[in-house]
Amino acid sequence: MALRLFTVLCFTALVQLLGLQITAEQYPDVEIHITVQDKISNEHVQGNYKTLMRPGGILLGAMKRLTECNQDFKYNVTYNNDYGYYLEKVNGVAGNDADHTYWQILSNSSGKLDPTNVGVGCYIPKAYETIVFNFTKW
Ligand code: B12
Ligand SMILES: *[C@@H]1O[C@H](CO)[C@@H](O)[C@H](O)[C@H]1NC(C)=O
Ligand SMILES: *[C@@H]1O[C@H](CO)[C@@H](O)[C@H](O)[C@H]1NC(C)=O
Ligand SMILES: *[C@@H]1O[C@H](CO)[C@@H](O)[C@H](O)[C@H]1NC(C)=O
Repeated sequence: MALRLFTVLCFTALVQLLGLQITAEQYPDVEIHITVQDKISNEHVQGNYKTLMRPGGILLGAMKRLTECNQDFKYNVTYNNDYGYYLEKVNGVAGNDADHTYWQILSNSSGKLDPTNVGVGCYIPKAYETIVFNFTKW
């Protein structure tokens, strides 16, 4: 904690010493795409969205921002002590254990669509990446 504060103070001092100005333009928001795909519930909730996030930010942050400017996109997460946030519900459709359904999270960062190896609270998308929430069965 103290070390962290010290580091922050040193960084601030250095920035002032060099007369540097850190502006939002130097660290612009990053655009990503979110696609909602559902071929198995009776609701068939689909959607293609664009959203902005801070560089290096988490997917969940991009999702939160998306809800703030797009009323069509909705989601709910639950917190798991071991793995962070679990994506329970998207656009009104929830996964459930009885039907073995869940929202799979896929990304095209490798050039093809692959499931992410972490959840929405840990995953860090890159600029222009496409994230797919696909309602599916296990
Ligand atoms: C079975 C399983 C699932 C099943 C759970 C079915 C069920 N309800 O029983 C399903 C298929 C739903 C699943 C989904 C996902 N999973 Co999974 N899953 C597992 C697995 C193989 C075993 C979990 C288990 O049953 N343990 C036994 C019980 C007794 O322990 P438990 O801790 O209570 O188990 C619960 C949690 O693990 C939870 N869970 C399962 N996966 C995930 C993922 C996240 C992000 C969260 C928050 C919770 C969670 O569901 C279990 C049952 O309630 C583990 C790997 C492992 N060897 O442990 C991966 C694992 C937990 N899953 C993982 C991931 C990444 C996912 C997905 C994000 C994959 C994706 N890209 O879509 C999704 C979740 C998407 C979402 N909607 O948020 C990672 C989590 C890593 C991390 N730090 O985030 C693990 C560790 C696998 C890995 N990559 O190494 N998963
Ligand atoms: C789902 O999230 C919304 C906000 O996005 C919240 O208003 C609602 O209460 C949540 N529902 C559940 C069941 O957690
Ligand atoms: C992912 O898809 C987007 C279009 O939505 C594309 O611009 C981008 O290049 C793709 N990424 C990779 C690594 O293929
Ligand atoms: C999405 O889920 C559907 C239904 O389970 C499945 O047929 C399809 O292959 C999945 N798409 C991807 C990209 O995994």
